[in-house]
Amino acid sequence: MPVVWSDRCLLHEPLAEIWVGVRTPAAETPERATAILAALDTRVVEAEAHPDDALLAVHDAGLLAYLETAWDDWATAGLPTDPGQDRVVPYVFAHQGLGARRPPAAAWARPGWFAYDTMTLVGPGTWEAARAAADCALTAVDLVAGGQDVAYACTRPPGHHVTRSTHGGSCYLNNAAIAAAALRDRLDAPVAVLDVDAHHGNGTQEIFRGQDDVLTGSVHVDPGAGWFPHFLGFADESDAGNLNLPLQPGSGDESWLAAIEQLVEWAKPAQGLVVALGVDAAGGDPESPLEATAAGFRRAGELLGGLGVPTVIVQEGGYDLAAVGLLVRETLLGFETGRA
Ligand code: SP5
Ligand code: ZN
Repeated sequence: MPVVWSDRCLLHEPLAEIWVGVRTPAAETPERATAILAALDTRVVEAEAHPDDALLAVHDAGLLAYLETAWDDWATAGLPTDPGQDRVVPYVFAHQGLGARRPPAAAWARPGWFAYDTMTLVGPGTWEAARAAADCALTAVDLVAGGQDVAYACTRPPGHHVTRSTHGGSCYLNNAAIAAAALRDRLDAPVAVLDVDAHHGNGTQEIFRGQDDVLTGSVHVDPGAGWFPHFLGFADESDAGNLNLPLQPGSGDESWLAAIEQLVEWAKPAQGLVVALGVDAAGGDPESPLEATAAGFRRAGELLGGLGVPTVIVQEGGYDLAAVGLLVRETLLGFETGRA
């Protein structure tokens, strides 16, 4: 299947994540994408630029405008030298209980209106990379709307934690949601987003909440067991258009694949599919306690391919550099088997 990619996806260099106030090395590095591409031997299609309309279908204009200038505003305010912070990071948040009514003007306060965690830093290349990742997803939609059965977008940075108006979880633009809205419009039919990343796809859930033209399903580690995104991803958030299947830490192939089978069965009304393909559910991933295997990912691909509808596969998380390439490759090979 075609692999859609842009070298601009490498321009985002977060360097760090601020976790419990401590600066720790970034898990979401450019090397992730390089490792995935190195493991795939199918034809690479260069991402084409798409207009902002496709982004505005799922995101507020305010979030896009913020992300586009956040780094420049931060640098212009002198923050990289005084106090010496080389990445955009919030220190105060527009918490729900605050009753805030408007975004602040100051470069050092604005991030707390648009970002909901301290893990998702913005640097000089972040906007260009995030925009390129969205173009990868949209180019994959073009291929599939043009008759290609399936296309894989090697999107980086990832996207499924981004809501309509806020970003976090190492994500800036919701590539899968952007693809789903575009695919729905191009097919003029209901579509589904099935999210197998180890973390709940909270952004995608929020964006399409209450809509029956984009179904959202996610299998992920139970947020109640202490895992990001903590506040969302519980089973009782499910409704007619949304299905959450949380798993206990330590879950392996058996329960993970049973959940994916259930998601696929549930998504049967959809005539198009977006797979939010994080590979961090694998045992050995430093960011998740799930224990899926490479064989499990191959079987997951088969199950998703078995839905039998035009499909865009969008890359999400996966942080074990030694494994991510193989895991993506296994999933894509499994998908092709599931189709046959
Ligand atoms: C796309 C995706 O997989 N995003 C998930 C981001 C989850 N990050 C939360 C990390 C929480 C604490 N991790 C401790 C490691 C500190 N470097
Ligand atoms: Zn994840």
